[in-house]
Amino acid sequence: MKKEKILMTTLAMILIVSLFVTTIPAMAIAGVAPVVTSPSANPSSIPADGTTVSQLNVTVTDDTAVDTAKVDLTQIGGSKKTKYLIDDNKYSIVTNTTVGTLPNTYSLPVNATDIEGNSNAEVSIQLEVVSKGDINGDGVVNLNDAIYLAKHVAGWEGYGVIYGNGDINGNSEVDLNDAIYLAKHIAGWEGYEEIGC
Ligand SMILES: [Ca+2]
Ligand SMILES: [Ca+2]
Ligand SMILES: [Ca+2]
Repeated sequence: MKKEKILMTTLAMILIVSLFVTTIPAMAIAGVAPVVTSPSANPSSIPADGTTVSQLNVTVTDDTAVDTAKVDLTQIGGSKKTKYLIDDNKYSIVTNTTVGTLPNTYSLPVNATDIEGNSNAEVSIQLEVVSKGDINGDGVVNLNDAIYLAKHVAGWEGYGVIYGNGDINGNSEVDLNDAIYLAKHIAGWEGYEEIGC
């Protein structure tokens, strides 16, 4: 009698285990989230001027089919936008940054879903935002930036790093003329309205 009980219990356990063994692979297949690779931004750095754009790219594949691929642009003043399929598994969207976005390297989260409702939100696209003329990187453009740039050009200690592009007059060189140009721009001189990024 006791032996019979043990046998029955063993059989029951084998049955349960075998049920799991056949069920688990089916569950695993249904639960495979999209694979997100190759996040990139081209160009990888743009000024916060509201007009310059960068193309954000990502590759999304899935064992069944990709449903949506979205990138969250709220950090740079945008919305949670759906990306467009451009080539096989490549998704892409073009974005600018709103004026006033603080200089920073932003990690823009990507959320990809498949037709079964699985999602992958582990990948983000890196985009560096620089402010036109914000040489010291404090988020505002004022005379301190012109002074900072002058000290940078003169090789002062502690001024080795500049934020954004120091080529204010856009002649492909960073020198004292750029600091002077920036000072004139800030002071509102005529002919100095436009500055490089
Ligand atoms: Ca899937
Ligand atoms: Ca500044
Ligand atoms: Ca220059």
